[in-house]
Amino acid sequence: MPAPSETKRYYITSPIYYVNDAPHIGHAYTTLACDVLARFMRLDGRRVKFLTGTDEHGQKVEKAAAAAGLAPKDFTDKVSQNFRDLAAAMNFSNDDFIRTTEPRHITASQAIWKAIAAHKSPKGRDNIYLGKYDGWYAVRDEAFYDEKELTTGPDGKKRAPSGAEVEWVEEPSYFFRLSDWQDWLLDYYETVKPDFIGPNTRRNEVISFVRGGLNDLSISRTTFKWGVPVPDAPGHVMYVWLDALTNYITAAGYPDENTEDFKTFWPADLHMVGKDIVRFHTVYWPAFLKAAGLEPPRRVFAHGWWTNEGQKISKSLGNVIEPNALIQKYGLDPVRYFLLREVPFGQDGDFSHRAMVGRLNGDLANDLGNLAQRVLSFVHKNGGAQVPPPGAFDAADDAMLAQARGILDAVRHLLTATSNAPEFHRALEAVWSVVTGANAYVDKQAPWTLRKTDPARMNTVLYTLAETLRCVALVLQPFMPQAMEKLLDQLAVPADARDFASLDAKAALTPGTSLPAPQGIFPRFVEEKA
Ligand code: ME8
Repeated sequence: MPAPSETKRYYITSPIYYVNDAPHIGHAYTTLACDVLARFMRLDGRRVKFLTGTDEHGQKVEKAAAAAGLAPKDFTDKVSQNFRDLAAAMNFSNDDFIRTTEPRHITASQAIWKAIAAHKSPKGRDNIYLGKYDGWYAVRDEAFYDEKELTTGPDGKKRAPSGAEVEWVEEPSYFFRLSDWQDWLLDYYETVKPDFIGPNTRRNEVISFVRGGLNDLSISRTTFKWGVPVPDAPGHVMYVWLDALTNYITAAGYPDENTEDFKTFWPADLHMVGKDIVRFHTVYWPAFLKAAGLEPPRRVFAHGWWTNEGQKISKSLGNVIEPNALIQKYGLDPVRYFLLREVPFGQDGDFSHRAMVGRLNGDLANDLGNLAQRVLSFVHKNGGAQVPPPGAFDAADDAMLAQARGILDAVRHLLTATSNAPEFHRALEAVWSVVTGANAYVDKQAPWTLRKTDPARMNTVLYTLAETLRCVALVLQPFMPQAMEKLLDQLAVPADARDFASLDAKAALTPGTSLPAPQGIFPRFVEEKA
């Protein structure tokens, strides 16, 4: 059993985004996944820290600033704000928003550098040494590549596996002795922390990459200036990924390891990332941390990528999906629901208008929205606008209530305890099995017929349905906070009875409580006529 203090905290991070580009659906997706977990854990009684932010250094950002005709600092101030606006538009509940240009982060980055330099590698050698980098670099990925990883396109240009163009770089550079960390890393993945990397497919890829051997990693650059200065090494700025990864500990108070925040929240419970940045998070980052005498995070989960109507999303194709446009068109909570329901989390997925409308009109408007509207309107008209007084529950009622009250355990398990967790799509499927059960129950019990034949029984059925809706709404809050707030308001659930402890039968709806007039929560999407 973990100690109580262990189970009561949860530190989740999203990647910090490069400010060379405007926010798009991919950025919204990763942070949404974090937001749902953060909200879930808060409702589940944990103390949560949820971090997102912007990654503002490096050659890519320096070039984007130059292209915009702005000094890097002015450029990053401007573009970083777009990511804060995205967080507000998506209703993200992040506790902190870090910018890597902040003084707290410069301090932390220089401190981790010094800590890495002060410790020896597992083979007893200096972790950092001065050398010269001769090799390939992709500015778009801010990554170094081996010749053997590259392909040559029909245009004769060499490209990284990501498709990014590479350039030949020769410059003096400090190196991190990553090659000495291979055995330690393999032992960490295989024995010490078998659930460090999810999903399993990514775990296997990382293990086979590390088994293939690791080269030392260039961790400073000398051919441009936009970065964190390397301590005591004029002309060197830190490799942007060493600086960027450090954001996760900056926000917990590093280099002061004695703060309440650091002691409570580090190591992080989960770094959520896209599949493109797995290597940085699962190979470099645990090695940097261990080399600095710090604990690695507990888990890194890599989700898949979205395409748009079957096509890769890219600026040059002009098919970038802007979160604000989606929110305006379909509504925020339907978009949040769709992104996590449509695609098995961890796999690639395709955004299409047809699929979005299918989920909105099917799962949301029909299955859940219509159920709530039918039950609440009926109670309003025929039950005196009050929570109906139930009589004795029969086996069907008991089964319905047991199913509703049991969803939390199923959802918690799928979000935290399976080897491919978090499995948002399966968690939502589990909630929808209750919604489907409630729709079958209402059809079978037919309260509209009971109104004439057996009003007392009608009240029991309506109570069972209202209580089922309460449980469903409580559990769905992390996914669709605004819509579920509306539904809970319509059930007159007090604000202090909306955490997961309130799923208990002891917090069930009180008969006789007045209910406000019901309103639809998920308007159907109607296609505009051409
Ligand atoms: O990599 N589908 O930042 P970045 C799904 N600054 N997710 C997508 C996506 C798509 N089509 N496109 C992007 C960086 N993403 C670094 C991170 S962390 C210490 C530093 C998401 O702005 C996905 O999560 O390039 C990916 O990992 C992230 O955006 C990359 O964002």
